[in-house]
Amino acid sequence: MPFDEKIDLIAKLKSENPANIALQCFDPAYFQTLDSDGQRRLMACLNSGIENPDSEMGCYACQPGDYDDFRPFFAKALAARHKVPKDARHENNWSLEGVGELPDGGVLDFSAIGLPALSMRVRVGRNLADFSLPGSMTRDDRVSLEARMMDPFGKLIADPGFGGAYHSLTPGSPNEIDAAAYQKLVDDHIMFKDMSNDTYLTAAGIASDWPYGRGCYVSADRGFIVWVGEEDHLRIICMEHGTILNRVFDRLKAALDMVSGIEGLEFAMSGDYGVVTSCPTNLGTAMRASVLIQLPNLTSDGTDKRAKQIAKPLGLAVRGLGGEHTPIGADGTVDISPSARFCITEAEIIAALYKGISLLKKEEDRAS
Ligand code: DAR
Repeated sequence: MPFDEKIDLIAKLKSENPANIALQCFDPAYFQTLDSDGQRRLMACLNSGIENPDSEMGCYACQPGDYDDFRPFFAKALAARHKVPKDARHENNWSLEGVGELPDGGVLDFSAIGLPALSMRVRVGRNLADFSLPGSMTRDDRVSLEARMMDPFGKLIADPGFGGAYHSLTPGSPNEIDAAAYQKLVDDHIMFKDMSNDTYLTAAGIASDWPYGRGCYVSADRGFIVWVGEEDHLRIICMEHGTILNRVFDRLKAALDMVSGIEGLEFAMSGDYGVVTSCPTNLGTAMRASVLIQLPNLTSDGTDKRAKQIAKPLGLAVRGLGGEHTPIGADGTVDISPSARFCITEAEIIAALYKGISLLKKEEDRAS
């Protein structure tokens, strides 16, 4: 479709879909100031939101430099999504030093607020600086990126603190697993689902060439996982069933430092926007910290409606057991995580999760 027709289509969809941030922030006058390559790149970022007008964000970056190169558009979109000023700058910080209202010693212990052991999970997204982002990768790019990760994974496998193995979906890969083994990893919440069923990721180009260049590293204790080729080049995940939230946070940071220190592995970063991610909703920290918690009283009607009403003012998102757009547990178990990713530090996110769960538990107890 020629760009002038796309611009007309965006105008039409904009009037019909006020919640689609990308459509609302697109400015034809700015678009016309771009050269042909710039117009092609920026329109590629909006493709998902045009093909899926019901999108909330409605765009994905396709090149590491997109946020900086198309600042007039992305600054508006980021401000709308993250409720920050258009000139907001992000700072990354994993230190709990100086984070307010923490328990003594900064130990985020759920048992201290009357909770049992919970499934705790912290993940960050990372993209390698010398590749296009997933929305614009070729099949060869995806296979090359996966190959680039074999050395870091080899170091993790050789490390007694990690061990484990890498499982590839790439046909012909020396680490290729069969469909049954893949499905078992998905059922165990270790590996990500087939992305080609996601209309948003498909329209964004992120799900292209499935399953080439996709796989996951899993540590021997299954508490440390690295997805390759999902929505970002890498999703680096720490999980543990326990009560001390610091443990998963600290293990993730230690592993990230180890991987970051590997020669030739540079992550895409922006001076103003922090960690560069495909989706603007993840920009900055690219961190989602979550726990699975039973809220039988707040979900007594079998839905997460009441839980979302309580959680949202607390800055918390409620998801189902399988993550975004999945059902809650039959026993009322839900996935709770702070909504903020951008213009908040990693330490503040983990503290917000602990404080948010504490407040949510009080509301659950009150609802009994
Ligand atoms: N459907 C997309 C999702 C945005 C946030 N979720 C991510 N990145 N997994 C939208 O624009 O609404």
